[in-house]
Amino acid sequence: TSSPHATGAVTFPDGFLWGAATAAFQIEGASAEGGREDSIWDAFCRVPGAVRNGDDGSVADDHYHRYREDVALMRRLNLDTYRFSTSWARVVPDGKTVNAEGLDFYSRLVDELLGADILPWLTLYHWDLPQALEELGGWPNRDTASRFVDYAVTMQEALGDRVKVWTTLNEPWCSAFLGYTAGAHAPGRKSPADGLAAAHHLMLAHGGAVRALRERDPESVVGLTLNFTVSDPVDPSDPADVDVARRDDGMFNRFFLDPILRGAYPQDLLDDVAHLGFTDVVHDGDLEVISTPIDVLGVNYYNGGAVSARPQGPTGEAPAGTADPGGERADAAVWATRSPNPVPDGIYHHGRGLPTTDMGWEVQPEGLTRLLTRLQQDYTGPRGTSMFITENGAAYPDVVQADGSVDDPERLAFVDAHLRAVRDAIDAGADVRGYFAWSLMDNFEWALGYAKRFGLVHVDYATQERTVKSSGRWYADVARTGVVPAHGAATGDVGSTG
Ligand code: GBH
Repeated sequence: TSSPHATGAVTFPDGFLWGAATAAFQIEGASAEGGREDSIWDAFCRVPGAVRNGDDGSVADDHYHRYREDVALMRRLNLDTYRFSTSWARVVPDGKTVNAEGLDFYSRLVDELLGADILPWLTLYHWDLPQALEELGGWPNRDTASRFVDYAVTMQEALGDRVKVWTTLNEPWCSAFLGYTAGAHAPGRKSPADGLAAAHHLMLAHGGAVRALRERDPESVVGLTLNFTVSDPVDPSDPADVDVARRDDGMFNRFFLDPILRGAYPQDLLDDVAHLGFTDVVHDGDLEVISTPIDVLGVNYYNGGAVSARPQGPTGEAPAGTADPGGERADAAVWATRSPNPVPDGIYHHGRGLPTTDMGWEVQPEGLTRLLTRLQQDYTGPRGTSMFITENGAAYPDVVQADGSVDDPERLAFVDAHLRAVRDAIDAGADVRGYFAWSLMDNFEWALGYAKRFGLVHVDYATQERTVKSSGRWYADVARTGVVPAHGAATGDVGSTG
C-alpha cells in the first residue's frame, strides 16, 4: 500500500505533541528502597523460567537515582511531553497505607520535568499491581478496582496541582490476558475465566478513576491506553477465516473499545465466552461507570497479523521466523496454534513474509493508518474523543561502534514509516494530537528481560551509561521542527540539538 507521504518531507500540525514513553517497573530499579514493597512483577521475576536469563527489575535503568540525568536527556531529545507510570507498590506498598517517601519521588520527578518545560503525562497503572493485592485475589477480585480508585485519588491529591494529564491504565488486555490467562506475564495465572474477570475489573477501575480524577480537577485531561492489533483474514473469501479474524479483533480490540466508548460488550463476544461464566462478573451499573466519557484514547500500535482457521503450511507448524522468536509467549511452541485470548482455539497466525523486528513482530505501518481511521469512525469520532499514539517503536539489537556511538537505521526507518502512516490517518480525518516513541531508553522488556532494546537512547547496563542512538538524534530534529524529513535529505543539524 503506498502512502501519499511515502518519501517526501511530512509536516505535522501545529501543536502536535512529541514525546517518549517509559513505565515504572521497566526503568526505576530501587525495588526495595524508599519503602517500596513487591509488585506482582517482582514476585514473577523470582519464578524460575518466568523471565529470560532470570532478569529482574531490582536495578533496571536505575532511573530512581538518575531521574535528573534522564530528564536532561529528554531535553536533548526536544520532547514536549514525557509519558511515565507511577509504581502503585511504591506509593501504597501494602495495598492500603500511603508511603510518603514514594509520593515524594514522583513529586521530585514532576518538578524536574516542569523545570525542563516538559509536560508530565502520568499513567497510573502499567502492569505492576502491589503483590499484597494479588494475595487478596488480584484483578479477578472486584475489590481491587476500588483499591485502584483510592490510589488514583492519592496521586491526584499529591500531584494534581502540577499534573494535568492522566492515563488510568496501560493496555488492560496485557494485564488481563497475558497475566491471568496465558500466564506469560505476572502474576502468571492460566485461567480464561480469571482473565475475563480481570479485564472487567480493570475497566471498572478505569471508569471509577476517571470519575474521581475529574471530580477533583475538572480541567484535567483523562483517558486510557489500549493495545491494538489489525486482524486480517488470510483468505477474505473464506467465511471461516473471516470469522477467525472477527474473534481475534474481538478479543484484542472490541472487548475493551466497546464497553469503554460505546457502553456495552459486543454480543458476539459475550456469546463466545458465555461458557466461562463472564456475565456473573458484570453487575448492574458497571457499564455506566466503564463508559464514563474520556478526553483521550491512547493508542499503542506495534503490529497487525493475518489469521486463519487453518494452520499455515502442510504440517501445521508456523513458518520459520514467525513462531514467536522473541519468546513473548510462555511456551513458544504454542504460538502458532493458540492465542493468549480466553477463547483461543482454532485461531492460527500466518506469517506474511513482511520484515520483522527483534521481537518477531511484522512491520506493518499501513496497519496503523487503517487502525486510526477505523477508531475515528467507529469509536472516538462520535464521542469527540481525541487520540494520541501513546506507544510505537521497535526492538532491534544495538551495535556499539568503536567510538561509542550507536547507529540504528532500522529503528529510525520504523519510526519514520509509522509517522508517515499517522500523517496519512490525519489526512483521512483522524483526530491524532501527538506521538510518543516507545521507548525513551532501553529497559526491562518484561518476560524477555534486558535481551530486547526499544530505546531511542542506548543503556549500557554494566555502567548505566546512556548514549543517544542515531534514531534519537533524528527524532530530536523531528520533535524540534515538527517535520519528518524527506528520505535522502541531508539532516545537517542532527546531533546539534538541545
Ligand atoms: C507494550 O506492550 C508495553 O506497553 C510496553 O511496556 C512494552 O515494553 C512494549 O509494548 C514492547 O513490548 O503475540 O498475540 O500477544 C505491547 C504488547 C505487543 C501485546 C504485541 C500483543 C502481539 C500479540 N503487545 N503483542 S500476541
